[in-house]
Amino acid sequence: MKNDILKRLRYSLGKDAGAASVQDWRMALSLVLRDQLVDVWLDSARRAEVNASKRVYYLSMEFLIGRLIEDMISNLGLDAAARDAVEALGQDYDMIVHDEPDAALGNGGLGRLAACFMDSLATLGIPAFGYGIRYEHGLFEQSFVDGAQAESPETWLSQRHVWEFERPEVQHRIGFGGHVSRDGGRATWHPDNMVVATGYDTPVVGWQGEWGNTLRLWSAKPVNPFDLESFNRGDYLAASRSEALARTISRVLYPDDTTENGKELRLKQEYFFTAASIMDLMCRHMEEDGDIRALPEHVAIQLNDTHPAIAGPELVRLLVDDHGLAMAEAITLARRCLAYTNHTLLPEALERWPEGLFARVLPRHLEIIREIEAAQQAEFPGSPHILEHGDVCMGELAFVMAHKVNGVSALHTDLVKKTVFAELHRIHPTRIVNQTNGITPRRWLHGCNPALRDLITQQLGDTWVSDLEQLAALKAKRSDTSFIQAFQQAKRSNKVALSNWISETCGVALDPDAMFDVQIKRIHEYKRQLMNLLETVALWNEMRDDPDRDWTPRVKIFGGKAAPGYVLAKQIIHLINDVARVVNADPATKGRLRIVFPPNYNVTMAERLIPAADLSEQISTAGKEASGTGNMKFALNGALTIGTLDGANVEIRDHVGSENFFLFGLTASEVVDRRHQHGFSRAAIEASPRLQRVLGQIFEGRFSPEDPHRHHGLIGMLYDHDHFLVTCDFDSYYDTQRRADVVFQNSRNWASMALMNTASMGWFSSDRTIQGYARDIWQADAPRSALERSA
Ligand code: Z2T
Repeated sequence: MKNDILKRLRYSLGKDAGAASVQDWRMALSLVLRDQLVDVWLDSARRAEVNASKRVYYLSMEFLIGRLIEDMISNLGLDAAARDAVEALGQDYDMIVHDEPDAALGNGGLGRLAACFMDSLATLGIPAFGYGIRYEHGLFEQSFVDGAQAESPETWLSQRHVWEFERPEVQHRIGFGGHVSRDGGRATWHPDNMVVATGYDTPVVGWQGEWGNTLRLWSAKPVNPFDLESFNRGDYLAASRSEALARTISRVLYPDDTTENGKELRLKQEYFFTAASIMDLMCRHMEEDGDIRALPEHVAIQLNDTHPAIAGPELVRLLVDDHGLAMAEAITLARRCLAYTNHTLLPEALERWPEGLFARVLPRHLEIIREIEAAQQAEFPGSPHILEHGDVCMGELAFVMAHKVNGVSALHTDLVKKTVFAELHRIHPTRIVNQTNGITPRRWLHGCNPALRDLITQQLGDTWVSDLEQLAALKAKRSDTSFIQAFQQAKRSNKVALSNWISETCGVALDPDAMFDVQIKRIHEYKRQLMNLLETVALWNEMRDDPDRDWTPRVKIFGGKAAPGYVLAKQIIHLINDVARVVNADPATKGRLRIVFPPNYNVTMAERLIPAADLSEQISTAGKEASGTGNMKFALNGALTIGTLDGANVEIRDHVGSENFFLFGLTASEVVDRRHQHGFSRAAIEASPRLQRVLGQIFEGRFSPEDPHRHHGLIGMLYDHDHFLVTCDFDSYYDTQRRADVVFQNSRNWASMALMNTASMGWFSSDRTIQGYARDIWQADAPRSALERSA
């Protein structure tokens, strides 16, 4: 391997060992690893083709994959070999591995789920493609300027993305705008604008390198590089206008998670990558099979939320306009290929496009949507409308064009049936199914937590990595003193490592024996980072009032980005930083309370924080968090959860046992009732002197003396339109936190509860989730049969 690295350095990167930088060494190592992936990857593709396997196509606007190098190394089983080779070359292995920038092509849970699914599909040997956009700039980078969030463009491609293969030969022309002509009933779309989608392939090889799938991301290029005529005339700007226009499409990821912004460019992005993906899979099918009517036997298309919902009309367009099928048959055929995952009930996230905009950008698709709507109404009179109030409703479109629709946790699926799609569910009672989210144990335990991983492997061997339910065997160790001590030791070493990193990056010293209480996720009102902060201030007050009490020392760790246009979320960030500054400078609570908010939370930071957490904050207003996946990562790594009965928390609690979970707060149905009570938030505030005091301090500028009015907006909101019931759940949350304090004092008992969490989380592997999709939705099997396995 050492020689391979030197060879790559010299002949692929053109560098001399003496002149090589960390980045050069990292790329040389990565290229060596990539070489080793290629055989299994190409072999998998060939086997899928020979067996005419059904392929899964996962269409997603976001793939939040993070760093790849450690995945590649450990999936190939080269951990020791890579380290030895790099060290023999006199280089610092950890520095090299940590040099890779995160591929941040996603906002949060939805994009990270897509990345976990790719890992599980490959590990299970299910032939699959992930299709998305190769954004030139991923999610913005966050910094704090005087406590306020500032954004700057992310530039992951400023260095070469070593894992990908550019496929200049994989090109599809994507049209926009124009008009539709008709010839004897046959329609033809004449777009007036064209861009080319070029594919870039990243191999995704599963655990132990037995199977490899492809993540194919599309980049937009101009049809003609530049206009020669304008150039010769000397009009250089006009000469490159079409290029600028095309490249804009794959330029940047929209930074909104659960809010839609309705921008024309976003619709173009959605159509761009969806159309390229559909054309791509259709070409593959026609080459391999040739019978268009056999498409559903070979193709399962999963729509990751409504962002690729235009896949329905696009597929119908190709079937009718290019292949000559009748409209009704085309709709049925398309539906048999398509399934849709819903990721949120928040009304502000539901995509709706003005018909006028649609007519301008996708005129033929609008006609087809009208036909889909007419067919639906003819078969089911009074069915909810796809076209409503002059908008195209993408949720209804996705539902009607899918043979299965799934929610992402049991509670969420139940609410999908009862709320957003109640009427459609009545009409199609077997269409909605549940597939509770999961996480890949390769990254979220084996990769990010070597201390715990080694302890588990010592105990169980290493087959748990692809069969996570084996962790249940650890339950027998819950009263085993020496094992519990080893478990505690693993956690403590992770806390020490995190403390060192925090002290370097934030300049705050932490006590590794304090309780590390972590809330990391996008900043959103419904996730209630504000309630966590109010509790922190209340705790600070109490510690100052009663300094002689035996307080459990706490470190409150926050991490997360706010959408740049989400004013209230940005105010919450500012308030957290303001409170942190005051509390961290207070000698009265020194060694007892610390608040840290490291900027630019991303996948790599999550991999640092999660293994070091004692307490996981999953405190959303019940009914609002569709599932959550961070909740699973923490519990798997031996943190206890303080949480509401929301999303997958419900199922996590069922698995780990209610005695190992800090539950508080209103239930989803109580939330709905409470909102109907007039003046509910003022009543809650009046009933809680503790909360009143905190709100008063913030209002008076205790934490922002230079600008005492800074947080008036937030406080006013809590009094008058506390939509997410921060005030109503505050007391219950505060009391539960104090209960956690007491439990934490008995560290052995805490560790035993934490162990029960790790041992009970096997079911939350994304391998289980993907097997559920394969069985209930895709009817797709792994070709890696029992036969091959035993051979
Ligand atoms: C997102 O991350 C989620 C939902 C969205 O709705 C959009 C984005 Cl970018 C359109 C999250 C949910 O909030 C979270 O509860 C869930 O666990 C995750 O998707 C994956 O399903």
